[in-house]
Amino acid sequence: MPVQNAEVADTLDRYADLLEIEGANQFRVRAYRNASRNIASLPVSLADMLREGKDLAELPGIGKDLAGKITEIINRGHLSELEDIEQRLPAGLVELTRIAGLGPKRAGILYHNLGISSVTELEKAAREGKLRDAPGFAARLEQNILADIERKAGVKSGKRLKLSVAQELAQPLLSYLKKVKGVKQVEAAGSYRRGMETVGDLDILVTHEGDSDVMERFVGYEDVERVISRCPTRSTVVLRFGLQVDLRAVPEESYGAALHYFTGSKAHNVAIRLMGVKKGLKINEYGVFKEEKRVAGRTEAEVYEQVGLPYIEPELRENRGEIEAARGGKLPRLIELKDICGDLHCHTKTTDGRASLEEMADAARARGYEYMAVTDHSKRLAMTRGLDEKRLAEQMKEIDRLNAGRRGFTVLKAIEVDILEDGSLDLPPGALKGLDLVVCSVHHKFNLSREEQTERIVRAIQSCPTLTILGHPSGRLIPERKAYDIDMEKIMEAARDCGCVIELNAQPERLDLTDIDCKMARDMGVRVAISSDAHSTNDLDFMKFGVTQARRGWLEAADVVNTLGLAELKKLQPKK
Ligand code: DGT
Ligand code: CA
Ligand code: CA
Ligand code: ZN
Repeated sequence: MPVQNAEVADTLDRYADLLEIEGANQFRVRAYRNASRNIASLPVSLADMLREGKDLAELPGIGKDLAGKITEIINRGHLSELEDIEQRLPAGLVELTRIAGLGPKRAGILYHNLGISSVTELEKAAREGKLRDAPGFAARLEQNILADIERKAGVKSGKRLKLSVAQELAQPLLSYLKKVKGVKQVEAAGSYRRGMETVGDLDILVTHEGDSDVMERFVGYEDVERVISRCPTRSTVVLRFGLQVDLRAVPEESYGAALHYFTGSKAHNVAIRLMGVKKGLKINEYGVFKEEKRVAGRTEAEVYEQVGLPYIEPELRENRGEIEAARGGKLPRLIELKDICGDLHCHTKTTDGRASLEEMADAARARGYEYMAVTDHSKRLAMTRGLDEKRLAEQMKEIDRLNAGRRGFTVLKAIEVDILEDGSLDLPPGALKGLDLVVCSVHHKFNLSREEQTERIVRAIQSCPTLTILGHPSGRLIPERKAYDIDMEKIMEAARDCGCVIELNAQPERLDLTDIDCKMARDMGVRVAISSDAHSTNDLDFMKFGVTQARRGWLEAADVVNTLGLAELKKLQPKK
């Protein structure tokens, strides 16, 4: 099925929108938008014209540049420059342009002036009355924006939320509940507690003393949009973004059993319950029972003890071997945030980051780190003003100057170099050789065949002349973009053989590696780097999402290179 004119028009229109958000030249934006409009009303099929060998540049309003872009869209089904720009901008930003009253220009203003890059942030700013101060905004517009967000949140219910968004909503609610008079324990169980990358609904448990009004306070919480049901021991509400929350009040002697039950996963629970049955025990959310007598239930550890197991961390409870490991005394000692000694993927203002080298270094140091690698983009990502050899060399000098004035913290010299279509790197080996490490990443040509894409990545990591980290290895974005098609096992084999490290990118919409891939890396003996891919100082805090994902993937501190101190890290060498 040939690409229709309408698809070409849509692609160009979207490209124009994103260019406008980025603050590109107005003439350029208008040129693409006009072209889109012309193409949509064109009486002939562009795909047919190409097939017949006609020159698209002869159409009115279409120059050589546009003709090239249209040809790419028709021949390849996508526009690589559009993909690049989608990569560069925070994913949430595109969603902003779909809010009534915003559009790309205003979304760009909010992004550049107020740092708003997601609907969550937009909603918060609107509620706090901050939008009206931005250029071209008014109180009226602020109200309209809020109304549209709320309308869309309703439509969205039923979808899973990213863990980061669920945390933003859940954490204030949990602290609010903790402060209610009489409340003793409060915990969010379910997929949230297991640290899954997305969350369907929240399952909160509380214990309280006799006369607490926790249920009334729960349904009266300021973020509640709708109360679905309420009764003395269980209520259900819907918060912003359609997040459904169940609150259950349980007796203290059942708390551990309930926490275990509602943390799940279901598959884990079923396996544990079956172990109980074999020992003549009945296990449910009220406790562990022998005949009719309660023998355990106050804590989770008690529940595990009854079936002869040590405590199993929530992130492992997927029935993916954790029960066998627990039985054999082989549970991993999961990595923790405090094990992390530095960040190996960070951007600065020199390309598409928002903070200076010095600000990033200070922020990394403030997080207790010993080092941070600066990994700005390479020249192929021209819209980020990616580095060529000369500018890379200048940045290295700047790093030398910065390091000279500081003790106890080191900025490592690095770059995030693009993997080109043929698997070669965007800068010559000579330019990379003197660096401490190189993150190499795919940022375009996501549609290659499985063989080609795998081969491309393997070639890149084998040829890189210094310690190499494969950046965001699958390219996925939650929820909008699937991983590109690759043979991950083959890539990990190559990584192991050449001493390449695989990144677990901690951006909440990437979390790239998946939990399953983390476990594969560990089982294959491939080392992992957990990296924030920070584009601002605050983004350094993404690290915690990466650590949670790593825990779901069974990783221990020893599996992760950025738990090493600087001296040990520097000893890592490629095997080539
Ligand atoms: P979600 O909300 O889709 O992200 O995933 P979960 O794991 O939070 O699932 P949810 O909210 O349906 O239920 C919470 C936990 O309750 C689940 O992880 C295990 C437990 N659970 C729910 N239904 C059953 C069941 O039929 N049998 C058993 N054994 N446990 C269940
Ligand atoms: Ca749930
Ligand atoms: Ca639930
Ligand atoms: Zn990247």
